[in-house]
Amino acid sequence: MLTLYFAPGSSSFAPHIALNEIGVPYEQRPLSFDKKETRSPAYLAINPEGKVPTLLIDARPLTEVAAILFYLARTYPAAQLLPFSDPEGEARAISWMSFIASTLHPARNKGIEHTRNVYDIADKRLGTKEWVLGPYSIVDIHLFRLYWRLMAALDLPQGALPNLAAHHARMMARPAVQRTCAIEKSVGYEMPEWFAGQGTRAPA
Ligand SMILES: N[C@@H](CCC(=O)N[C@@H](CS)C(=O)NCC(=O)O)C(=O)O
Repeated sequence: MLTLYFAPGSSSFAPHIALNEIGVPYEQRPLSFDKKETRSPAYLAINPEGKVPTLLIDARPLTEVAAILFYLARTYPAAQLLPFSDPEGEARAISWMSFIASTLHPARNKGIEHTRNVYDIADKRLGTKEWVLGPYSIVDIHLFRLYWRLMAALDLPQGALPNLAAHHARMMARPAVQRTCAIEKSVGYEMPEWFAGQGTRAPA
């Protein structure tokens, strides 16, 4: 049995999308940052960092977005969320997800200029490709979730990061992404007005 601990619009949005792409049954455990539910003794016993996401796999906690995405892609190969038969493709997935987790995710702590620089690198690295690795993969999900958050945080000028913007539009057209937005909106609390209305941007 899979159980996802998530806070609407946060890092957990990525594994939540992957679960809906795969279509596997899972239990939802929404948590509230405002109510400090990620800091409760019960949750800290599951994830001592007090962060989301956590995926319980038959009661065994798995943390970190990249690891959860990798686990889901590997466990449900029919969904074709990783290029398994291609070692170079799989290594490129790890390369991208390491870059996303270690460089894009914490970028805003280092200021606007640094943030623009590293997202510019991501935009150029993506280029005009439809999907990051060629076929759609967990890398697209991970990248989308970070750009989605960035849109909420920065007032990006028109035409900035054009490849990421086009990728974002393709992601928003996917039924699994729309379904995940609807589920996270239905949780209700702590979602910013613009998210509740549009479902296209993430909280900072
Ligand atoms: N490296 C972790 C980062 C997870 C993370 O930063 N989660 C944030 C939400 S976006 C969180 O739970 N923050 C709550 C806190 O730090 O108290 C991952 O990739 O899963």
